[in-house]
Amino acid sequence: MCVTCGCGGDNNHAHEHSHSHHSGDHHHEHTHVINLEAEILAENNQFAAQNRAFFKDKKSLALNFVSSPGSGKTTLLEETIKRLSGQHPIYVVEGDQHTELDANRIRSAGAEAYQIQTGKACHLDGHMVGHALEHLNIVDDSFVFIENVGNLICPALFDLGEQAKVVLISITEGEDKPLKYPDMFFGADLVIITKLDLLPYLKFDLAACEANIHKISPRGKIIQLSSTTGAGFDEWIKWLHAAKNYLS
Ligand SMILES: Nc1nc2c(ncn2[C@@H]2O[C@H](COP(=O)(O)OP(=O)(O)OP(=O)(O)O)[C@@H](O)[C@H]2O)c(=O)[nH]1
Ligand SMILES: [Mg+2]
Repeated sequence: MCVTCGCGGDNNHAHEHSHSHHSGDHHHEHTHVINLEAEILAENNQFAAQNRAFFKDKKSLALNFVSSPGSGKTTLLEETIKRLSGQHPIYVVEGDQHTELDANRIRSAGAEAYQIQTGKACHLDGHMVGHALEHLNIVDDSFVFIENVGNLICPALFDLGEQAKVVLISITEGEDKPLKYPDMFFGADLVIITKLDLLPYLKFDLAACEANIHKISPRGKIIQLSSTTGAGFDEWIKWLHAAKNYLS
């Protein structure tokens, strides 16, 4: 888990605490770390609840996009912004360890974006997203897309206050990923299988991938698409409008 591996910026004290207090007593160290982990997640849930109340107040739909690095999150958002422009305002919160690259891509595609640089942390949390929202002048009836740090493990733990979680898996990653990273796929409201245009070049078993997703997430809906060809986008845009109607 993220907190115990010590990769979370502010959360690094989890390790220091556990070692300084009870050095030599492994059981105590363990208990201490687990307590800290629970505290950190409880604190996160409070920030997430504030964000959720903010989205509700703004009658807006917030989605948390998660995947491995490079599965096509930013490309999907660029193509989505082009298709939704003129309908609802769109705001994007970008999360990466370093750089403003993805926020700049979003701005070029035509939406307002705020980039969070997480530094040593490998996920967004509710507190970071709350601050990002202060920098965006979000009006009523908007879409708020939050692109998480590319990582299939740690972001699964942190509620950001979104109404739905969208997990991307590109077909170059292999059909076994839902089984290997079940926490992420278990929490998915929608799984998007991306880069479908590459299917002829790969030994990728689409049916097996869908079966693996359903094993972990029986209620999760699946959409297949390609941001390169535009295949599957009608279904995706339809899902977005339905989610906006039901969830915001
Ligand atoms: N062939 C093909 N390539 C794609 C598609 N979508 C994205 N790509 C390519 O995949 C690479 C990564 O895409 P990004 O959109 O940057 O991926 P990401 O998930 O935002 O990456 P991180 O933010 O770094 O985690 C880029 O070279 C894209 O052009 C697609 O549908 N088909
Ligand atoms: Mg990206």
